Amino acid sequence: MLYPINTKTRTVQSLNGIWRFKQGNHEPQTVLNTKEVMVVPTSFNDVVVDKGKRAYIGDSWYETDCVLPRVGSREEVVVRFGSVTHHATVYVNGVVLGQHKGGFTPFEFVLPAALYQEESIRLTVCVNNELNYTTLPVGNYVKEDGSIHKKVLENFDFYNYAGIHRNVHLYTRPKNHIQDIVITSQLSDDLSEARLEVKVESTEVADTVRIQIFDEENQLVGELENGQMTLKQPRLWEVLDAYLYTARVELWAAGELLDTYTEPFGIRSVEVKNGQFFINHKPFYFKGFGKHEDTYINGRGLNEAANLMDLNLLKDIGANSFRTSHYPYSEEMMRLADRMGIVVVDEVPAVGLFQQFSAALDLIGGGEQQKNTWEVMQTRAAHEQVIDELIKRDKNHPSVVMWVVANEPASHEKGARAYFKPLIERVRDTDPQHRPVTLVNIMMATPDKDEVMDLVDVISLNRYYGWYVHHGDLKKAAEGLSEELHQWQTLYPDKPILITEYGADTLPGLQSMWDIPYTEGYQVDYYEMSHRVFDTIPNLVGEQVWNFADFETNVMLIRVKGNHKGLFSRNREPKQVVREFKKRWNAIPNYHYKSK
Ligand code: BDP
Repeated sequence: MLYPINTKTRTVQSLNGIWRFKQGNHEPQTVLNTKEVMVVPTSFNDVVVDKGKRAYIGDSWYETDCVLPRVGSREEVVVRFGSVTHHATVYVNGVVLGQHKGGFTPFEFVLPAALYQEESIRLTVCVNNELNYTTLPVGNYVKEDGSIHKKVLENFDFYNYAGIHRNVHLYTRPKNHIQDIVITSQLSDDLSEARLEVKVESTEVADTVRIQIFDEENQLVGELENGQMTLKQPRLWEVLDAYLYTARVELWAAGELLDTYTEPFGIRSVEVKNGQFFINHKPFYFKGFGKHEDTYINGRGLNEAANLMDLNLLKDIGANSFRTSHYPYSEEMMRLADRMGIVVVDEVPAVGLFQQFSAALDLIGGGEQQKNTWEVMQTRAAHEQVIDELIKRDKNHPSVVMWVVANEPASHEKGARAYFKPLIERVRDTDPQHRPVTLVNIMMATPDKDEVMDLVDVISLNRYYGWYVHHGDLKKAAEGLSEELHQWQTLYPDKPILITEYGADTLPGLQSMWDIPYTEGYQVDYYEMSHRVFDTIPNLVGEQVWNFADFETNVMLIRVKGNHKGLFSRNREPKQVVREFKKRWNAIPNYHYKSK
């Protein structure tokens, strides 16, 4: 899906700002009768202040009046949402315009032409934050006291923030327009040539589709013929040394420019072979983080200053990558990663596919009986949809080097293989760049029990030896970690292993004479132990810490006002361990760390 930009044929206007707001019942045919307001974009939870409203589950209504731009007879007006979490129904003047399921991908609707003469329209959005066994992420949905009080028990470990989370735009475009642009490139063995292919989808067939490539100085480097061209001596998109070309696409008919759009892209290759992960034909080592979109006040709402600060901190500590745990991040973040040369492992919001997950974390609260995850989950349709939408949105980003099909599903339970095989194939079939696919494996799905890892290209592991296993005993933790990693290495000698999570909750300022969990000293020792083991595994191609920063969770016995596994606190102040990471990661090159 194309990102909204201004071009000679398109005009974008922002609808961000202060909207009318109300939680509960409302008839959208009438004006939203409320004194309350809400910021767009943001999560509503932390700004409402009132405890009941913060935790509210159900419908939240947002409304604004917007003035329509002047539209020519051959143009149309589109309303576009970067994301609404988790379900949106959009109304114009009280009439349903469309719906979207899923809280982390963009969607848009064309406004009916009958409205274009009107001075302004009333735009209403009903935002619903219920999660259940048909949605992604997965939540346990309960109604308490009849229908009065709804509740979602997250099947995951982050706060269920909700609202209009990303930008809202109104834009005009020609009725006959460019719908999508798909860019792929094939690098020669010696990297001296790139074969470019650009496919343009449009609403109607135009006489001419003109595709020109420009460099970063805006100099024309070539024009495609039949959607193809060879670029000699291309400047590659390199890790931490990004280079972005732009493809300018023009649709022409009868000597007239119908539509034009410019799409940035990078030239780089990605490949998995011999147990290594290659970028631009060199074996790459991932240094970085699992993250969250999570900041004070904004919650999960778009916070571009925080995004930039996070990536600056990421570079400063010597890292080169992050995973969009546990959902697609904003389009703005993806564009920033492209520009800064930061490698992204891109994840769909498939988290919580584990029947007893919250019960496992909440020792006395988890009421439900153990069942078989793959018998009770009804997430297939949602899963297919998020795969399609994510790849459609992110396919051209050079920063994206791999797709994650799920985080910590019950891949050791019967039925996992039948569930995942078609989804993994779907990712492969859908991605025009054929990037590697992975699934992030949970601790319980050990090599002897797991049913799915042979289906993916990279063995991604979340491991907590020294935290959830052998808590406080780093000697035993080292033995356990080493033993398990060697098992994976032996089982899949041709697949790279990526540690996608490892970490220890740490409260800044807490110190001890001894090696005691939650202290800053323990976090330092925990990572020192983990790295010592990682360095002995030949196929281990990277380490992504859990987490970049502390983040908000729901109230749980094992959470002290959120999850504190961050290397940085929630307000981005470094913990003691950051100094150690700087030393290690600055000494590890992006390429050729593990010699084979
Ligand atoms: C894993 C999850 C992650 C949690 C983390 C933890 O993937 O979302 O926050 O462990 O427990 O289970 O800290």
